[in-house]
Amino acid sequence: MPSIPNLRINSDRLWDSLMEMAEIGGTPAGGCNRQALTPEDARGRALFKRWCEEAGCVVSVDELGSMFARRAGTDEHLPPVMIGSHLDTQPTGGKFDGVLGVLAALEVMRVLKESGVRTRRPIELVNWTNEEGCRFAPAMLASGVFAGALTVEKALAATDSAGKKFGDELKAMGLDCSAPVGGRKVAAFVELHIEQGPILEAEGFDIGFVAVGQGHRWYDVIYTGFGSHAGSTPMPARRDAMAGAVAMIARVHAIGRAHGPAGVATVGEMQVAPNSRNIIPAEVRFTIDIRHPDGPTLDRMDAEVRAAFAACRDAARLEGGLVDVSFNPPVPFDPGVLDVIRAETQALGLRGRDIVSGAGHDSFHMAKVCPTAMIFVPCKDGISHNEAEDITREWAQGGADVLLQTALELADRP
Ligand code: HGY
Ligand code: MN
Ligand code: MN
Repeated sequence: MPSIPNLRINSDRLWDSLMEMAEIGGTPAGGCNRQALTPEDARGRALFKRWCEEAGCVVSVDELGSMFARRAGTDEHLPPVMIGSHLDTQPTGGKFDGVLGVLAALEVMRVLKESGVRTRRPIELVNWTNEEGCRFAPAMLASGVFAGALTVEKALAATDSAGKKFGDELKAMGLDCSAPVGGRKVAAFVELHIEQGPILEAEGFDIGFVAVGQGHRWYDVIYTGFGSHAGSTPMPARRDAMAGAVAMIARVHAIGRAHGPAGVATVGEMQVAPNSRNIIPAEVRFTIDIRHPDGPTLDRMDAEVRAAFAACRDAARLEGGLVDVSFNPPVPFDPGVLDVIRAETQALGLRGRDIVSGAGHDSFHMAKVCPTAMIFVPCKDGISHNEAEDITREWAQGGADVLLQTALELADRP
């Protein structure tokens, strides 16, 4: 069936679904805390499943809990076009990171059902498990296994800060995780997402054509010293794990600044043991997140992190380790899919520009297995991973209409 240029999403219904989903794990400050495999995630999934079935989709769940809502095509033998994102959030996340991409894709399914449109290819709407990586590292875990970048075993063995295992938490949700993870052909993957940066809003654009996803590396640092009395231990005699940590954290920030403006470096999590104000810290653990859109530059940043880790450890006379948690090289997205997104944006009378994604997304893995690209919409003041994250109805509508038309075009290709 030819693409239907006048078909549009129902903006009010999309917004109402976004607000209803935001109630689940909603925080007093107006954000969302719906972390992967928590009771809140389970409630969000149940609501999402009901909505998908009401939209005429058949829902399956794979071994890692990723949910696939399928709308049959006229030729069921063809690999599906996949659209979607993630419903899990950061602990102080917003209402739209990931969620907009999932619920806009749901809106696509609703419109196709209402209009009776049958595409040649099946269309599958996906909710990827554990995109954020805040509870279970690494991020983009389930899409990474789907794309063959990680094993199911490694994913199931991931533990959170309380030592709870991914596999156990998933089992406790009582989902029918019977579908295998990946191992099947996908015609294309398109993900709608908020920009999580200030450019589109500042420059007055409605849509971002995400041509590149920047690379990133995650590490865990463990520095081990010797706990002793804060009052009676002379400074020269100390093996203070915090002394090494603060020196290393300063070096991490310096590395980010030195490779700016594109380069970034963050220490977001830290644990101190025994964490008593009058005991010299015996052990300090913290995370490092470095990113850059250029592969060789990211490699240089990596080498600088490793050198700094050893120098700060030795200067404070510590033991310890730098553990590699994940590495995602920069991702060039598919020019053909990007061209469809650009054409549909123009046909809708919307303003778009090419843009680099600073944040990581499930699309980064899907690009390994099928033609993949992303559609960005602005978010207010570029704020994200913060409860103040916000967008306008118009931005949501524009992104969802581009997603609808792009999915129609791709799903009608032989
Ligand atoms: O870390 C990221 O960029 C994503 O939010 N998981
Ligand atoms: Mn996201
Ligand atoms: Mn995020």
